[in-house]
Amino acid sequence: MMKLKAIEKLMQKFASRKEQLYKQKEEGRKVFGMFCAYVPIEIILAANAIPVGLCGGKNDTIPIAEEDLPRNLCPLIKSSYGFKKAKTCPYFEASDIVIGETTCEGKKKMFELMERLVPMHIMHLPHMKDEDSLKIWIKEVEKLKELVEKETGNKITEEKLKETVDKVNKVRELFYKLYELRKNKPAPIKGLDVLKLFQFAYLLDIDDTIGILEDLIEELEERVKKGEGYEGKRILITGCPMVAGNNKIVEIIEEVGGVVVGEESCTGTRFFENFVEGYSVEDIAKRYFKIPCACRFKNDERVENIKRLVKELDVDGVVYYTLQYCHTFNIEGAKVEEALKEEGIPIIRIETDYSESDREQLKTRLEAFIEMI
Ligand code: BJ8
Repeated sequence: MMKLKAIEKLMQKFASRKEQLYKQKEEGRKVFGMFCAYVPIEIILAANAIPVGLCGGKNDTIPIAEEDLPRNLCPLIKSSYGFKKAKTCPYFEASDIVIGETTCEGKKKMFELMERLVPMHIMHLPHMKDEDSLKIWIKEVEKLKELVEKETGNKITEEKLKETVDKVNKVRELFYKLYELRKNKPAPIKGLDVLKLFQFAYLLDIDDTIGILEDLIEELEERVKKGEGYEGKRILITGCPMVAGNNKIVEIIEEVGGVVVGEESCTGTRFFENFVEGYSVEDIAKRYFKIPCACRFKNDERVENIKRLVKELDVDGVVYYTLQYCHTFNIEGAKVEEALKEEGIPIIRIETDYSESDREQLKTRLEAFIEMI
């Protein structure tokens, strides 16, 4: 199958992104680093600043992180901290300020060490989902707006906010379209290409992301018309995010006869589901508050979403993916497994880190799962 032109464009844009970002910085634009899908990027963009995702997906920076952090900690947290300590991530080094949030224990406590290395602002994400918690969150988003205005010296006007809400909603709309197209058989796009799209969407200039997605949709519509695509057992991945540098599981699944057709993840549906419905700070806060992350208490919407995605995407089996020592997603896995088994949906639970040492073992397990379903 020919490579998709839009994915080639994605790789080119990514290759030149660092240069572009530093140029934008020279022009006076501030860069806000982020650690989570909960950061409302509309607010940052409305002050003409640039949001970039900082979560680390590579093993290389873990040893330096382990000088300060415990070994038995999630690799995403260690990798991210290591990147800052080693000063090897251009996005980190470009960030004028880093936004963290009170999600899981590991990240939250790591931020206490990280704030010695870089200016940080921590958003209080309430773990409950009730009305009182929503009020706290709306206040947090208001505080973020004040901070962004102060850091950039730019007033966030209603007009600016309207413009950025529409723009970010446009990205969401395009990802919804992509998911619509993935319902087709054969699947018009490989999971590995989609994963890269999500990973780089956290890093690229938003206008470039929109352009790439528009081109991609057109190309995929063509493929669907012609009946072209990838055959194989249709897999939904659910669990921890797979941030840039961490492609192991998708690579293996697609090597052993599967095709990933959906990702219930922050490099997946949690990135784009739900539009911002209105143009106020409160409307923005409400959309982000709905993200069903396992860090929240009683996260039943996630289980429902997974069941819905299995049906919509005509999935043959679910790969539940947990990073080592990620307790929230690991524990929630029990609920997901129970719910899927009740409906007769095959599921396999995988726990791994960023090393390559378990690749063969994972390959054997995933191959057996894919053969069985
Ligand atoms: S909204 S998933 S981006 S917190 S994998 S660091 S939870 S121990 S990344 Fe996440 Fe925001 Fe939630 Fe999404 Fe902790 Fe688990 Fe590590 Fe995690």
